[in-house]
Amino acid sequence: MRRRTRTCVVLSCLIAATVAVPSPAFADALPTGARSLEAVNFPGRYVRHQDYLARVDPVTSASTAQTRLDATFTVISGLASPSCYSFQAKNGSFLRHLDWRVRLDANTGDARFREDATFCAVAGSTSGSVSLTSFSHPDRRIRHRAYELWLDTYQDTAQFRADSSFRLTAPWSPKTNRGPVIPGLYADPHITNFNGRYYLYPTTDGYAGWASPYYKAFSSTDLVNWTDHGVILDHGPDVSWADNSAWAPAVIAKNGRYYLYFSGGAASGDTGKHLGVAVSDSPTGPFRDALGRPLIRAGAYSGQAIDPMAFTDDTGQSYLYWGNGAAYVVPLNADMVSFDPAKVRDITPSGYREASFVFKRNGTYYFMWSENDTRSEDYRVAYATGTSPLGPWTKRGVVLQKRLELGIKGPGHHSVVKDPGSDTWHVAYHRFAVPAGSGTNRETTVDRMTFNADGTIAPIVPTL
Ligand code: FUB
Repeated sequence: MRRRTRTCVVLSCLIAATVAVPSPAFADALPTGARSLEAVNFPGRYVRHQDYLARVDPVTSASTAQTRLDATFTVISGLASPSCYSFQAKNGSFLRHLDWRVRLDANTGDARFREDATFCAVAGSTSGSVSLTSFSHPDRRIRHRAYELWLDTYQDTAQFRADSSFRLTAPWSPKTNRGPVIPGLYADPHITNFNGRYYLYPTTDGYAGWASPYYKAFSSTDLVNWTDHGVILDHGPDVSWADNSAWAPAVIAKNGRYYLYFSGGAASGDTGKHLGVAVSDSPTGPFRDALGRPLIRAGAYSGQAIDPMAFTDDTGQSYLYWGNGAAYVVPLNADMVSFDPAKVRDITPSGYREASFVFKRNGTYYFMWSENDTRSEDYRVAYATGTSPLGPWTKRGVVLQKRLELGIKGPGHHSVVKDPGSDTWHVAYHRFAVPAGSGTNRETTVDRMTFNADGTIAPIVPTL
């Protein structure tokens, strides 16, 4: 059955201070990023994990580094719903309930885990505090009993309300890394700049089989502090021909509008991925399916119809690139939602897997792509240069790859942006989440990209 619910936008979901047994539809908004959670009725005791079990224990500045780490969580968009939240420990695992005990486990990506690791925020017992209801069991909340955390059925008593209320405080173990630039699991980031503001459009990750159904948009003026604009396209309600596999969006501005190219699969029957295009008057959506059908159907060309990217040359002509296993390019018609199939060109370079990205610098066209499998730590980025958006291309080699001494694995599916008015370039890419990530638990980060005097790209140094 197709989902018809529209996810709630941050701050539009604020609720009144008193709530009996709330449902996720009335979720409160929380700040994302690193936080600690203090019990309101035991000041000085914080949610922490010990031997995979969650408790509230005393934490002070004199506590060991490990205790402070164990009492620090990154609040992220909910693994099962962007209207709610998940809490990721510094070791990469998530708070979840199992047999009503709250504990810590690695994300398997299946629906059961994601639901059990998703909590919706409602007002707590004291001003500014929060209570966390279970996404999968909305009548139950996280509460402490004898300092252990349990998922208990809500009771309308002062004791229960206090035992299930927490204050989000500054993290006991502050973030020291530059990345990930957006908290949570996001992959295939498409970075761009519209009117002096940077935008990131990633795949939502953390789903087994990369099954996520929706896309979010983020924006920033400094590439460090990012605003979450919420869901901009959700296959369930918004795309009649796709339910899942919301992969690798790419957004381009043209004709005063914004075009989002994306891929998706249907829940039943047809297992291939189609490539579609959606349009909006705003870079942060909402986007609507422009055609009501795929722009490129699964099987129309060899390889999967995924990983689209659009590039507009100085002539004003736009081109669509896509591919997995084989790379294609075609000039787009002026409407940006159609092309002449007779003009499709296969431009597959050696080593090509997916994630084409094209840009131009000083008259040279750069065609970049990812090699190997996104589930491999050897996933990496290579590139070629050419004299036109269609090639011919000369392969120049690998420019971004793993850096195991820092625990950086599988860096790839990147995109590139230039600071307006300068020759400063940045590359956004995903890697296995650090630590304990995988090919379906990936995170998005940004590093510098520089050029040698001869125009070749210097090896990109991935940083934490
Ligand atoms: O995120 C889903 C898929 O994984 C993308 O389409 C590929 O590029 C790979 O990153």
